[in-house]
Amino acid sequence: MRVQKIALEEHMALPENVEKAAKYLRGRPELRDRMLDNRDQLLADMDAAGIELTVLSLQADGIQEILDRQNAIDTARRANDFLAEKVAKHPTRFQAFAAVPLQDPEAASRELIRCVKELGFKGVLVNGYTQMGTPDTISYYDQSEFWDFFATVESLEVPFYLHARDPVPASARNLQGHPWLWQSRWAFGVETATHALRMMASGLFDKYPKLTVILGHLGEMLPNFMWRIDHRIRAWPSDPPIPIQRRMTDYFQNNFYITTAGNFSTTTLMNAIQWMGVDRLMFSVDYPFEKISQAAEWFDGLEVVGEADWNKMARTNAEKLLKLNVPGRKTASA
Ligand code: GRE
Ligand code: ZN
Repeated sequence: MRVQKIALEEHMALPENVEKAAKYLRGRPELRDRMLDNRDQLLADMDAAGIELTVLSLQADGIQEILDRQNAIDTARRANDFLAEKVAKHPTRFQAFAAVPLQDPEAASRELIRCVKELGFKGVLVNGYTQMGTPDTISYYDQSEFWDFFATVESLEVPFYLHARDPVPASARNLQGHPWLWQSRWAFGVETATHALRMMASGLFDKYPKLTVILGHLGEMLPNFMWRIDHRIRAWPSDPPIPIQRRMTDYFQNNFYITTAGNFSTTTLMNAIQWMGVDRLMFSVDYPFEKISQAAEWFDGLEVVGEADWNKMARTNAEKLLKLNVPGRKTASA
């Protein structure tokens, strides 16, 4: 029998951050309401699609685009309290990933500890690099100032979801003049894949071998390229060499999980399963940017995986990774 699904890359906005997220909503005003607070519609869509539980997170670019350190700290706290309220109303249907102010890594650690230990959050979701001071002053999470934060993530045994965002315009001349290349059509994937590679190549996962990172969109193209990356690193070492103990692929296969958010391609899914193993794939939608019904119709119609593997991707992999203990576990008749 097939189990009910869990979805992990599903976004909400605080009223105060929906205006900034408007850059992603041009021509799609209905998404604004869905991102704000239409939980009844979301619950109805989840019911119709066989999704029992949705893990909510703050919409991109969220805390990461707040240039002022104290404002980032305060907004993250408000966002997490807001998410906690949504969870408290329907704890069997909603859980949450924390937003964290990495403009101040120590404050981010404290906020994550509060979210996990006091609010019961299941992990942390970050929308790409952090900006601080000026829009072009950005930090990537391979940088050493974040490693104590990752020690906290590892010790709490929660996953770190590296969500997509656009590159800073100043460093993206190759996209200029071609608006279609930006955002989820292409730039998100390249930006996020590069960020994940930076983390893999930094030694972070040698220091924190139990740290787990989730990528959406069926792995941001990385399953297609890991072989060549390792092949060319060996054939053509860089100067200085990469300070890691294992192959890049080893970190990808042992420290990363991948969701189907926003990428409903059966061929790409099969490729990701071949790279990662079915235990590291998890269903997701990418609400409100994707239709829940479309994601579920695709996933429910998959004929290339057997029922045991389907159930892992639909639910049990996420249950284990997030240590979910949802009472009254239901099954679907599909
Ligand atoms: C996403 O969360 O994947 C997303 C955005 C903004 C625009 C499109 C999109 O955050 O898919
Ligand atoms: Zn998303």
